[in-house]
Amino acid sequence: MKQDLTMESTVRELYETPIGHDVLAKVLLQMGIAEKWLQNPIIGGRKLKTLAKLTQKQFDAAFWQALIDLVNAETAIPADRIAGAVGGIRPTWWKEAVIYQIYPRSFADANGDGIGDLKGICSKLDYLKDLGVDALWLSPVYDSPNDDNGYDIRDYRKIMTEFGTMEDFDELLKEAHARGLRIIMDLVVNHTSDEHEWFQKGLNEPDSKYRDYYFFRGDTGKEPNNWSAFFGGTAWNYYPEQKLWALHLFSKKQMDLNWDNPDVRADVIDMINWWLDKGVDGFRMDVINYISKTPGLPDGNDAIGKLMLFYGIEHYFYGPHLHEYLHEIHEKAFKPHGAFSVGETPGVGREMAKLLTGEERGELDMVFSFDQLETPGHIRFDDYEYDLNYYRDYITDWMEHYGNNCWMSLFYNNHDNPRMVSKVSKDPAAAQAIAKLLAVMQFTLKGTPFVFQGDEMGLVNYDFRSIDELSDVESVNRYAELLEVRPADEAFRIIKSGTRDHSRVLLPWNERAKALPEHLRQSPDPVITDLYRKLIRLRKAHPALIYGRFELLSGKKNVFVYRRSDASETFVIECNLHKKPRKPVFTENGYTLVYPITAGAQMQPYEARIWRKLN
Ligand code: TEU
Ligand code: CA
Repeated sequence: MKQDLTMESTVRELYETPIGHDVLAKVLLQMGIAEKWLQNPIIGGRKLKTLAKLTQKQFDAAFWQALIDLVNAETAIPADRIAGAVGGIRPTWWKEAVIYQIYPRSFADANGDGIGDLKGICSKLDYLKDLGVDALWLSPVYDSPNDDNGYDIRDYRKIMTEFGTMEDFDELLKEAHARGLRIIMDLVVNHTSDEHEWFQKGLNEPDSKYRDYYFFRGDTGKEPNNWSAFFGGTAWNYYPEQKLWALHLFSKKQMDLNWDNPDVRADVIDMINWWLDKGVDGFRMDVINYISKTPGLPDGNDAIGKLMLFYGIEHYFYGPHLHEYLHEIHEKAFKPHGAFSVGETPGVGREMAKLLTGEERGELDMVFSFDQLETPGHIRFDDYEYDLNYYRDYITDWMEHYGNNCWMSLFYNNHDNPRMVSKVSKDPAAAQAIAKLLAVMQFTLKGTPFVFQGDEMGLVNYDFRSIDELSDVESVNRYAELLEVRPADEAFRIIKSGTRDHSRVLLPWNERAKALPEHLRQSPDPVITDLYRKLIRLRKAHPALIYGRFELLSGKKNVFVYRRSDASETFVIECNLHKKPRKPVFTENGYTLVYPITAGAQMQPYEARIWRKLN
């Protein structure tokens, strides 16, 4: 379908396009405005030029042009919008699976040096099998100088020395497979370490083919454009000796690859096939939606930069060749191996996600979309209480509109985020109930649950005392930037709220974790671990919880009641999303209580109940 929006088009016409839908939703989210605003007929009927006039303080003409260009460039429409194009859900192993994310550095330390390792992971395979998970996603284990804990890869075909050897990896793969556990690797190919051979050659050898593997630019006296780096400052490094600039969207040691160069794509695809040939079962693909950049790397729009807090995003979060490059990887690597892919896609909304994961498109199997992680108007570094009413609305919207040809990922945590339990409430007395509630939702909503290590132990955030206790490059850099404008204690408070280190402390079961200062120690909660085991088994035993229909029964304030059903049975899940007790909404005629063991007259703070009946 050709989109030909202009400033004469209406807000509704814009909102009805896949990209327009997602961008408007994102803009409102950033501004802390409910998306419902757009469904108001008066707003919907306004012409874009009228809206532009009303919002001229925030958004200049260039913003509207950038948006219209982005919308008009996408000619595809999600298959579920075409009558009759999508049938029933196609069953696959990864729709039925529970996937467990391991952050190897802090998971299990076999040799006692305080750093998790591959042998450590091996030693926990029985535990993981018993937990009931089906696949392990390993955050990067490749050779790396660890500027960003392995997300800066120096050699894709070598194991990080601290984690062990390739023999250890082969052993892990064999032992995992022997237990029926699949292994999913982390694929970090938007960038490499500056210590990668390709970058070193590109930088130091003017005639080398590797000069075109990255975004090198000659000396023009200033940065080639105004883009920001996610870990602070400009996205450009200057190399005085070579008189060259080079682009990095993340840290100064994570250099962006030039995917428009077919040799880059061929080398990456070779590498993927090398791992798939070894027998790994799939990849989680790091910031994979960033790989295609607008040709010429033009400046980022000012309004978008201010809104998103980073400049240039519109030139790479959904770039001109993204679909083409993903399709190429799929055809040449994933498809021939029957391998699984989940893309990490920050900034991608519901409709863009459909175009990335629709089964007819041959790009990705699933994506991680992140707009669920903070309540509208908040960022990760704000100290606030996350409102689960927002999660209910967000996840319901996706489940109702994602279509049978796409499949969702369900997660609250990963190695880049503080724990969701702590976002919802800082009250330690509430933590266990919140952890239970999150688990019940995660295993009974529609999609593939991704458990992050420690979720199943009921872990919460750490009470870090000083910046010296943090090691994440993002936290360290941001803190230094904040010090220029804030007093030290305030700067630390901000960093402490959002630091990725909350999810990266050595897990409590390690000897060396027991030696940490008391405020960095936590005990695993066996009640939560036991509940994870039970819920994972429940989900497995009842296809209605996997492939069954989802219906919202009540979504009023602090209430989340939904039904999952297939031909043979029906589940109803009722959640109290709030810290106050309340009367249950669901009347359970004909249903039996599956969880918890007994149901009181009141729903307790954050209580969740699962009911079931045979059809
Ligand atoms: O994260 C990408 C990403 O956009 C984040 O969630 C990021 O941590 C956040 O925006 C920072 O403000 C991925 C990895 O998950 C993360 O660990 C890496 O640091 C990053 O890519 C670079 O490889
Ligand atoms: Ca170790």
